Amino acid sequence: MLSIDKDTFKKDYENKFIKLHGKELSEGNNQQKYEALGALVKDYVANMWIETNKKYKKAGDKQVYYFSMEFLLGRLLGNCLLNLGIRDMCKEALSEMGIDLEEIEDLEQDQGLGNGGLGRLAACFLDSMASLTIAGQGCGIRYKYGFFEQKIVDGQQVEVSDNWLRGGNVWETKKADKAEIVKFGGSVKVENVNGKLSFIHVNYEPVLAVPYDTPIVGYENNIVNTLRLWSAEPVSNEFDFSSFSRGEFLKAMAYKNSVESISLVLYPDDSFYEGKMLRLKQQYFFVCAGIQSIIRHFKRCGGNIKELDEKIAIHINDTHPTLAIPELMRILVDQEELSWEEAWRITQNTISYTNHTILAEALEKWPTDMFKTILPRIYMIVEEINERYCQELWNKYTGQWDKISRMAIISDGYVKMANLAIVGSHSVNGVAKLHTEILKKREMADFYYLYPSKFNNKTNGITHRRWLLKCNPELTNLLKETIGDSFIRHPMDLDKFKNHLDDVNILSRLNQIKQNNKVKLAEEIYKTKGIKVDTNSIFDVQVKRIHGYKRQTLNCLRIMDLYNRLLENPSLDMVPRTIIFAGKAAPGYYLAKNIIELICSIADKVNNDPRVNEKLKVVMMDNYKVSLAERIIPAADLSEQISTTTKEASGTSNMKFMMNGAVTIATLDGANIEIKDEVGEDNIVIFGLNADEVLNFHKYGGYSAWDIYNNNPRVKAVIDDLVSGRYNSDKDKFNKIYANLLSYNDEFFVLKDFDAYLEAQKKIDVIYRDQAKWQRMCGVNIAHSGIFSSDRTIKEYATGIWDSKVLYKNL
Ligand code: 26V
Repeated sequence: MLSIDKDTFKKDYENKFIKLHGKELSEGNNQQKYEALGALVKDYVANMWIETNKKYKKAGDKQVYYFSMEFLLGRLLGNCLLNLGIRDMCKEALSEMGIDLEEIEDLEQDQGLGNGGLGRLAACFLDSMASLTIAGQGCGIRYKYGFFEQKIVDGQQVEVSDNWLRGGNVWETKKADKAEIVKFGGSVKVENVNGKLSFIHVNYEPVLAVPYDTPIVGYENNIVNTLRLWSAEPVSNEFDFSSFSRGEFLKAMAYKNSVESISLVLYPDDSFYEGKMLRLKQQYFFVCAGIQSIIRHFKRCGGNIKELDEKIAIHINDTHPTLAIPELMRILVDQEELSWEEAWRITQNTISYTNHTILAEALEKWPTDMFKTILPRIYMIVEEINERYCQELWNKYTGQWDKISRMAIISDGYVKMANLAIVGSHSVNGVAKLHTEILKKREMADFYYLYPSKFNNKTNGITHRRWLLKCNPELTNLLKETIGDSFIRHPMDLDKFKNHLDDVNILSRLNQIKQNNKVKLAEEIYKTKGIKVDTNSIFDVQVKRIHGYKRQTLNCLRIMDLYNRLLENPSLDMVPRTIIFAGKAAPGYYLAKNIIELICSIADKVNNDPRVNEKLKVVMMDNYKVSLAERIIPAADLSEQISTTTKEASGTSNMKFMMNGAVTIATLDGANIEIKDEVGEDNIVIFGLNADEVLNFHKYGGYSAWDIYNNNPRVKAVIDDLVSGRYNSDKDKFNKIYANLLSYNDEFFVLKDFDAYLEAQKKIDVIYRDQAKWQRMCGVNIAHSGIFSSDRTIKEYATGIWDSKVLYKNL
């Protein structure tokens, strides 16, 4: 914890402002005030950062490196202040200086270097590792442009580039002296030197990988870990300036552009793989730079390369960084001159892998020709790994060609990254119990049979510091008053709140806090969308990436049905609802874009129909991102977690909502199951197909969307409305959704679950009317959310996978 008093802080801040902007604080605008505060906080952190690194060096304990293509940090200032333990003091000091801290915090650009759940999980893990004093660093790419900004224009998504570095980034430090070279293309010369083969990479295109470090501050423990993001630059001395005079300007520029394109932009797809060359380059780029710098640091600290696996753990977040396996082999074999067998043992022991999806369309596989051309030496190594491994398979499964080709790393002209990740690592984990079971029993059954001990589950978590303390200060204060503050360090202590759930005073305060948060969100909705919402209605929220399997469509169809029923019967007995959506569609995912159009059209229709709009409002908020989630989630009454069972590996917003006292309506998918197990059936509303039913439909068929359409008049009515022109003058507008539901036989079982979903929504109304019961349910959800803190998850990774210790127990 940083010990600094208010007066010193005030002086430091004024000085910092003057130094940074060359004028007095009173002359500055809010943006400048933000920049000065960020820079001051970074100064405060600097010494702790240095001391942390010294401690890690001295202790010689295992270092964990979390490799991820995505880190979705959001804003840093508020959480830095919180973790340093000085947020309240700063707020007071600034307020005495006439500055509103929250206004200043709002000016920070979100660091949006991720698509969704996978990237946000990486960010929560960094926070937990630092807070648990685990020596854990992040390694990724410093994209010049993050995840695109979404604007909703005329009911459609418009993508705007996210130039997040435009105004500078106070948090990062460029470490030019720690740059690494990454080599692409060219060819490999094999030479026999004294009876030993040596592999020389020639005619390659060199790229300079320059690291930018961001401090990751632990919660009141003086620990500052590092997130190292790599940026691609041309190698200056390879850049032949005389080429300008020789008229080779274009060639020089082509090189510069080709290099800079590598870290230019984050791919905005999730769960849909396309074999894009640039993405393969991105993957190798950060993995190669990251591993070289780890080995360099390890050796500088006197490490013995043969003990690398005892001192270093490298975790790969999905298959995106799988090239860490052949890259580590390359360094150990080609540079450190270890035997293949020894290098392989070290590599397997060092690397561990998390799978985040079972969607077949997200599985990465690279065409061998592309792979070979871009990474000739790495390809040779993958071939060697594959040959040795297939030999093993052959010995075990002689003659079973189908099985061997299914399990091979290279087959049918592709390099299969999940297969490589499983074979080259010592641990493979899923992210929720059901997900891990599906991996073991179905998707990866062959591998589970071969390596049963590699497979394990690590149910996801969220950092309660951002998703409770920071985003919901009023609730945090209520909890502190009632159960003390031990839950901050030990989130499982949230369960003490159970003892207070019969206290009507506490419940009514809980309700008041929710109400306050709803009022704030309502103001924002009015300001940004011009829609007036009733804060006494149920705030019914579905915020996440827009995707077929997440079934925003199911939510839409029930709104369309509700609209029908309200028109039939204007005095329909229902609790008024404000149904809130937010989320981005991948730019090339036309079904998802069509879903956004449908949401917006429904909103337009319903919100402007005075016959219903007292009871029903629909809102699509623009540009869902971490900082917006921090405002929406504390204001939600109802959390919509309605994915097609088996498709959502875990989900993490489900955890954020429950921690903020929302009730969940859910299918038995991903971590929803574990949430149900924690809170009990009476404190969550479950509906829909179970996993076996879905898997059996997939396996044996027998599902007909047309049957449902023909036999269920309410389903028929809403489907017909999609193409009747009722919601949009263009009758063809929702053709994609219509086709998905009927022509393609409703691959996400929307129609199958329709009735059950309506029943479940009815149940929500009934419970909500019994306010005492509802409020108690909210309380139960909060009290049981501790297990979903990422501190629990990270402890499980540390002990179960990385064998790393919680270093300093000075907590
Ligand atoms: C896959 C791909 C495929 C190639 C194109 C780019 C790209 C980018 C990301 C991904 C990963 C998709 C997997 C993913 O995000 N899974 C989500 O992970 C969350 C954290 O474990 C989990 O809560 C969600 O259920 C799961 O969908």
